[in-house]
Amino acid sequence: MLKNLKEAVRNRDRLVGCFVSIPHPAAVEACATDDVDLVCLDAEHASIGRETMEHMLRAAECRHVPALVRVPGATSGWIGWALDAGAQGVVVPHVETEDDARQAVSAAYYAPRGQRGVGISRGSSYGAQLRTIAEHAHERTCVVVQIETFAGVRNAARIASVPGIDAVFIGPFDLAQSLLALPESERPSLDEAIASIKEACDAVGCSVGIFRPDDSDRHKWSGYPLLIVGTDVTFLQMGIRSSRSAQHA
Ligand code: 3PY
Ligand code: MG
Repeated sequence: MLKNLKEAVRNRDRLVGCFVSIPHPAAVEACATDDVDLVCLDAEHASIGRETMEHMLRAAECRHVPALVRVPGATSGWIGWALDAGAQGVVVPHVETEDDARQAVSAAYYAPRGQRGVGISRGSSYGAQLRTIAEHAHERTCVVVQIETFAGVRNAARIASVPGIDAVFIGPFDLAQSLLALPESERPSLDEAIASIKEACDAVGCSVGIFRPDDSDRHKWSGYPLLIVGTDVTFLQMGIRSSRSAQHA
């Protein structure tokens, strides 16, 4: 297991993980193999509730694979829940401004860096190590913000410069959708928008990652240290498709 995911993210170590969206610990156990550096539980788009998330985090620990939780938004509720349940960090979607990034940081870190609530939870060993954990949490809590709108692209350097942000993660699906709202004459291509986020992150020394639905173009993303490739459900579908086409060959 990576000793400290946050450190690896900040060092821009090459990390490859996958999303888990089936709300069951077995899905985590199946995905958390030696082939991944991390798993990311998707509480934004999948039906992962709070209690199930905690069991899924236990499963990741049993497999010695660090787990992030993609929360539904930058509100303190979900960010605190995920960290209290034992996640090593959060991925916060739809961050468009410096203020959004600051809100995520504030929810993720204890004072004086933020305003995370202190309480007895799984993440604090049920209170047995509350003081020590609260004191050192900022050394381990990994805060990743997603840029996936055109507003986010424009503010990328400011977002990536917010203290406490460990990496920017690009969401190409949402970004492609957001670009459609621009008049055609002013619309950058998806590749241009992605490249401009990366450039902004590189310029301020912030790590950067991207989601890829599958592995087919991995060479294209070699400059992106944090890759999340695929989701448990898409792997199932790919497996079914390839077994069906083998049967019909
Ligand atoms: C996106 O592509 O919008 C994502 O959030 C990827 O997970
Ligand atoms: Mg998205």
